[in-house]
Amino acid sequence: MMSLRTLTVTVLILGVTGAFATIAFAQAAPDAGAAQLKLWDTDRDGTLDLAEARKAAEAKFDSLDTDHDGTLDLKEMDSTEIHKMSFAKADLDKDGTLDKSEYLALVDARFKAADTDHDGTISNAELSTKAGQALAHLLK
Ligand SMILES: [Ca+2]
Ligand SMILES: [Ca+2]
Ligand SMILES: [Ca+2]
Repeated sequence: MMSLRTLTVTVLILGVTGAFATIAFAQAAPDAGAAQLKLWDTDRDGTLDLAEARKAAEAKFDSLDTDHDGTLDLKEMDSTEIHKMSFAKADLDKDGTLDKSEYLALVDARFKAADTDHDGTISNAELSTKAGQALAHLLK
């Protein structure tokens, strides 16, 4: 059993860690969107269009495809935030892997979901939303 002292120290550490995490999150969120946008905004117009998103996604796909067979299996997707559920949904031909066209279809869907003002591009603010970050996960 934990002594009261250990417990107090543990709670204290958890509290401090939590506070730091909150501060880091609050500060990181808008800047993270801006930094990501800069990375992928190849025509430097300050927004991310679908062609730019697809280009970044293709590079990401290639880096994930570690056995270079042109498809991503669940093991290769292990390091990503793409969960089994989204994987199964994105795997349109149900062969247990994602090929590039299936991966890009997922990018298209998430791009549409993130483009809340429907202007065909993802702004800084749109990229910082939950839907925007879901898209970002496919690109970075
Ligand atoms: Ca752009
Ligand atoms: Ca593969
Ligand atoms: Ca938009």
